[in-house]
Amino acid sequence: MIDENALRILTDAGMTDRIIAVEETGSTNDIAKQLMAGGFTGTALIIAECQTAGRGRLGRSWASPAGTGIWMSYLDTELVSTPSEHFNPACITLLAGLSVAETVNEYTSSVMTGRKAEDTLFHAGIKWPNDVVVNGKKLCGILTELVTEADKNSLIVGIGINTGQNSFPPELSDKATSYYLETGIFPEREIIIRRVIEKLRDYCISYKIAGSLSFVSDRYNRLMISKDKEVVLTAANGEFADNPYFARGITETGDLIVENRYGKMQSIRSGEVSVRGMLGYV
Ligand code: BT5
Repeated sequence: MIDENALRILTDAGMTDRIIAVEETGSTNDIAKQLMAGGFTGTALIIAECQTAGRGRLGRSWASPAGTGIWMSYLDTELVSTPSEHFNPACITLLAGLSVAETVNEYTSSVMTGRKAEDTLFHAGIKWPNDVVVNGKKLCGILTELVTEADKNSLIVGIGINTGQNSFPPELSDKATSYYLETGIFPEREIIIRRVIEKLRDYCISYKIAGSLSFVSDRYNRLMISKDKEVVLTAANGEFADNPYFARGITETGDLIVENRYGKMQSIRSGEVSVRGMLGYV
């Protein structure tokens, strides 16, 4: 079970008003919604040891077995409480992915100190818009929901990080990985949670002030696994005519810039188009 006391530093530092850790739930995003329905305002971090109905985007499911991951939601009823034309929830997904990728890379550098160089080749990157990927497989997924009630907006950022699985069911084994599978180490989940939330909070506040992602686009692009590589774009009505494209990075509004073989640039909005590398899942 996650040690709640080890997370108290987050409440002490004003990163979250409340922490709720439960053994089992359907989805931590739903606990966040129940809190809101009960009139809660402020920020809350909800963590479950196991989710029985973990969700991905577009009704997909998220495997969340007991004790093998970080299944958490960060609720903020204040960040975007009144509708703002500059505020795009898709940008929060990008900031959450960046927070996770940076955290696990930094954590790995700190725990690998003293080990052999070949053991430190772990590198987490970002598959735009919402996956954190290691060695071509998904380590983490993010589900951001903006909930609008009577002219008030609340943000729920659901984050799933595979930390301790030593295998995956057949339908996931070619595209999912865990921190343990990649490093042979069971990470201290409390440290990862703390650092992800600290980063996410800082990034969200900076985004709100700046009204754009330009303050992090270089960092994000450095971690983007498909940057300057060929990608295949698919929309609901089929593949794009000029496939493959080169991914060139994100815009300050979180869109993906792609370039076709004739040098024409275009930006792609997340949620409308799926982006795949030339080989396999990434
Ligand atoms: C996501 O959706 O990647 C968002 C996942 C968000 C999970 C968190 S956990 C805490 C919070 N509470 C929730 O109920 N959800 C959030 P998407 O991009 O649609 O990817 C879903 C796909 O990832 C599935 O269709 C599977 O192919 C794959 N998948 C499912 N479980 C996985 C896992 N544990 N690891 C890696 N891939 C997985």
